[in-house]
Order: sequence, then C-alpha cells, then structure tokens
Amino acid sequence: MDKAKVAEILDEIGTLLELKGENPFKCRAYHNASRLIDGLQQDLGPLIETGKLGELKGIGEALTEKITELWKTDRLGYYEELKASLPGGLVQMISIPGFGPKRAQIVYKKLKVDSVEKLEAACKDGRVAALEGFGEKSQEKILQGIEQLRRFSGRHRYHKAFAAAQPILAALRDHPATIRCEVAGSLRRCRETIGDLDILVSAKEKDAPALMEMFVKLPGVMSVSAKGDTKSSVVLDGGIQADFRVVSDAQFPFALNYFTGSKEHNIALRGRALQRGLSLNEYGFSKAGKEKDEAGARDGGSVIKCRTEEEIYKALDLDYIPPELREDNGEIDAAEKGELPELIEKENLRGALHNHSTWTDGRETVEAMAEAARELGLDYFGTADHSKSEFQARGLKEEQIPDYLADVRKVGEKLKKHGFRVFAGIEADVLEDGSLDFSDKILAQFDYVVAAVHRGFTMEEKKMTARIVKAMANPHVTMLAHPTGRLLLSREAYAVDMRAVIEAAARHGVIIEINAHPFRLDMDWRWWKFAKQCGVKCAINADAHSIHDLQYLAVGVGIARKGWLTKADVINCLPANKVEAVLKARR
Ligand code: DGT
Ligand code: CA
Ligand code: CA
Repeated sequence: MDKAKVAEILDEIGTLLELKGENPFKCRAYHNASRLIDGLQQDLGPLIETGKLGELKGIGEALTEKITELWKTDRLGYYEELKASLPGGLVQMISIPGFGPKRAQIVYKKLKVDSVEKLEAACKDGRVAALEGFGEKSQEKILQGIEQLRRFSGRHRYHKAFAAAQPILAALRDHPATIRCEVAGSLRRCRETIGDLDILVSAKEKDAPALMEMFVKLPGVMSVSAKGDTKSSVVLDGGIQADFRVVSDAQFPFALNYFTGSKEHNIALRGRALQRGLSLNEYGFSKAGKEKDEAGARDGGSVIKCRTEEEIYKALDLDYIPPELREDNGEIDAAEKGELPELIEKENLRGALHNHSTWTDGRETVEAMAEAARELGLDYFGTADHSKSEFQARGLKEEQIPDYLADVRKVGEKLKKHGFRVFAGIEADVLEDGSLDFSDKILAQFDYVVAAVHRGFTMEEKKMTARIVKAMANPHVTMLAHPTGRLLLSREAYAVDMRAVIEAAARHGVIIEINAHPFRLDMDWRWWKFAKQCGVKCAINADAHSIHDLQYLAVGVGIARKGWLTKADVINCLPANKVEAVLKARR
C-alpha cells in the first residue's frame, strides 16, 4: 500500500472515531498522523523496516502497529471493524458541506437519523431545528448543504482526475497497437472540476478489441460499466468514470476535436463549417446535407483530410485554438482575426510567491522550500506565512516577526551564490471591517503583503465587497489571495461582487492571485479576461504548504491559459529583479 493511501485511511479512522463520539485527542492523533505520513519526504518502507517509524513525533506504539499492518498486509482489522460498527449512511452524512461528525452524532443519537435522506426529512419537518444547539438557521443550512452535496457529487477536482488519467495514458501509449493516444474532454480543457475522463486511441480496426480488453483490465479499474468493440466505460478507484474510444488514425484528429469539446465550442465550429457548405462531426468533414456522406466520413472518408487538429481549424480559416480556450467565449472570433493571445506556458514561470513554512502551518522550513523551488528550476521563492489572526494556522505574532525575517534573509544569503533570490512576505488577514490584522508599520517590514479573507464568510455581498476593496486600498497590500474563498466541490464562494473587486484592484494597482491549490483555483478563470482588460496583473501562487504542493503551479498555469493570459500578464514570469520592483511598486 502506498503512503498516500495509508494517510487517507488514517484520516478516515480519525473521522470515524469522531462519529462514534470518541475522545477528541484520540481522533486528532489519527488526523495528525495522516498529515504527517502524507507529508513525509522518505518512503514508509525503510522507516518501518528500521523501526524508526515510532520515533516520529505523534506516532506512538498503537499507531506504529496499525501503520505497519496496513503497509504490510494492505488491510487493517481495526479500521474494518470500526467501519462496520457505523451505518454507512452516517459516514455519507459528513460529506454534507458544513456538517461535521459532531452534529452527525447528535442527530444520530437523538433522532435516529442515519442517512442523508433521513436527515433531509428531519430538516423538512423541523425536527432538526428543535434540537438543542441547532435552530432554524442551521436547519436551513443543512438543507442547503444537502443540495450542494447532490450538485457536487459525481464530479472530481482537476488534480485528482489528472492523476487518475496519467497511468492509463502511459499504459495505452505503451501498447504496440496504439498509434496515437490523448485524453480529451474537460480534463484536456483544464476545467476546475471534471465529470468523467474521455480517453481516445487511434489504432488499426483489427487491433481495437485487444485494446478494449486491455483497457478494462488496467490496474485501478474498479468496475466495468460497458464494453464494446470500439467503446468502453469503466469506473476507476476513487469513483471517476472513464470513457474510452478507439478510432482509426484518419479519424483521430476529428474525434479528438469533437470529444475535447466543449459542446458549445463544437456547436459553434459546426455552424462555421455549415456556412462553408460542410458538415463537421467526430468522423470528419462531409458535404452538408448528405447524411450518408456524414457516416461515410468514417475511416478516412472525410472530404477534407486532416492529419491534426491544426488542419481542421485551418480548413475553417481559423488559427489553432488551444483546448483551454474552447469554451465558446470569443475564441472563434479571435482565431478568425488572428488575435488569439500567445498563452503562458509552464516554462515561463520564474518564481513562486505565497507559500508557507514551518513558521506557521507549512511542513517544511523556509530553506527546504526554497531549495525545492530552486531544484524545480525557479529563480526565486517567496514565503507568505500567516498573520496573527490565523491562530489555527499558528499565525505569526508581532514578537516573532524579527526572527521570521532573519530566517528568510539568512536563507536568502545562503542561496545567493546560486543566483537564487528569497523574498519575505506575509499573508495578512483582512478583518471584518476591511483593516488588516497588522499595523502599517509592521506590514512595511515585509517585501510584500498578500491580503486574505479567512473568516467572516457569511457577510452580505455589499459588506464583503466593501471589506475587500478597503483592504486593497491599503498601500502595503501587494496582492489579493483567493478572492472568493471557495473550496471546489465543498464550500461555495462567499457573496462578493467580483466586478467591483477587479475594478478596485485595477485602481489601486493590486495584483490578484490565481491560487493554484486544487481546492481553490481562485480567482476563477472566467474573470481573467475582464481583469486583463482592466489592466490587473496576475500572480500564479501554489499556496504551497509542502514541497509537494509546489507542483500545483502547473495547474495554475492551466487556469491562467483558460483565462487567456500570456506571460506578460503574470508577474512571476518576470526575472527576480523585475519582480522585486513590481512588489515594491505601491510602497
Ligand atoms: P465533464 O465530463 O462533464 O467534465 O465535461 P466534458 O466536456 O468532458 O463532457 P463529456 O464527457 O460529456 O463529453 C466530452 C465531449 O464530447 C464534450 O466536451 C463535447 C462532446 N460532446 C458530448 N456531447 C455532445 C453533444 O451533444 N453535442 C456536441 N456537439 N458535442 C458533444
Ligand atoms: Ca468528460
Ligand atoms: Ca464522457
């Protein structure tokens, strides 16, 4: 069993114990152990073999035994018994946003509610509101949460879908019968959440059944929903569905284009083809109005042969449109006029700002994080550890700041010889009245300030907008973090007028981040075209709490591309001396 899976099970044990109403220290011990294991740099195997696992902080004898059992046998009796001792519906109830194990336990004990459906019924007839500590308002919230759960279920965050797709693509590309293989659909378009994977292979017709056979038997396939000669559907571990199609190589570019979508983009393209007397579908081009020809486009019967997607767009007098832009958001018009932007590429990134370290809730020291950023090929690294109001994240108190700054400077000195720069920032909390939780005098000591809303999410839209706009008016604020506070598939954005926030950012010269953490991807890509028009600059921020998290920068680039951004729009594409000037610009 791998480390990530061990961590996942430990975390689930913590939650199950909470559901049982166990002592909070015991529950927390499992959650903490899960985080620790997940963040380990080394492998679990050697730690277990050498007996060093128990030396880790927070891993006592009982945990060592359980982790070892999991690692060695892929099973854990304790976990299975625990799971069996609770109704399955109860466990599902805690996926309702805002509804934790404590509340689940109360409704279970008092109302015998042990499923989402029963909870919904109990809310609708007022039994939940009548419980001590609940009331009308929380009953209403639970109902909203159930609605959200239903809306979210069946979708997956980008990075999870991406990770699920990689081994499948690798295995298919490795198969001797595969000519070309790509993932299409929303994953290729880099949407923030993914319904299902759409995987496409081109091969000779005679080879298709063998590929189907292999696909449905790949490791990670949990169940097979459909299996045909050229099309199959499976459900992967983790619940992601994957559709798989095998087409001829002549058909491949057309199928890739069609199944990449979006549906709206396809419809617009098809409309454009019709204006030229052509019909376009997943098989190829045919003469419009000749239904028989349309099917005949299959297997290289296209009236215009295209080897690549580029050639399909060319046939329609369009520049090539990158998948991220295919959302029917003006891309066809721009491609016709030759006005598509030259989108940012991963390689354009020169540094990472807004990251955390062991000074607050990060897992690695400033030095380890900066070194990791250097190894990734970046030229600079910035910390932005939490400010004092974030007590849960061990936010820095005023008296710690000199030591924090000294540490960052020391690491900076050390890495200077490699031409690498280290910046000292702060992620300062925006209080409910729009002021920041450090005085201007303190804020002035940092190289830059990332302003962030971390609490008080329930304000009405006008107040929230005024709060954020006021924070941005502070001349020490360099950039605005995750502007809507959303957690994808788990917490809705708070109410805020993004248009007004963007206009204020433009007025004050405040940078807005794309927080590239897979749960956030905030500011949303849909706003960037407008923000760019207003002259707002972007920072792509991993918000890394560990070395591993620095990988999220790549997802941030995908979102920036979706927002039509070029490297000139993103400040961390600038070299260190230039970015330094930008960070200082408002001071
Ligand atoms: P998802 O899976 O919900 O995240 O989103 P997609 O975009 O991957 O959608 P999916 O998997 O249902 O279909 C893949 C692509 O196939 C979609 O982006 C466009 C194309 N497609 C599917 N249904 C239609 C349709 O009814 N008309 C057209 N023109 N294209 C379609
Ligand atoms: Ca899909
Ligand atoms: Ca699909």
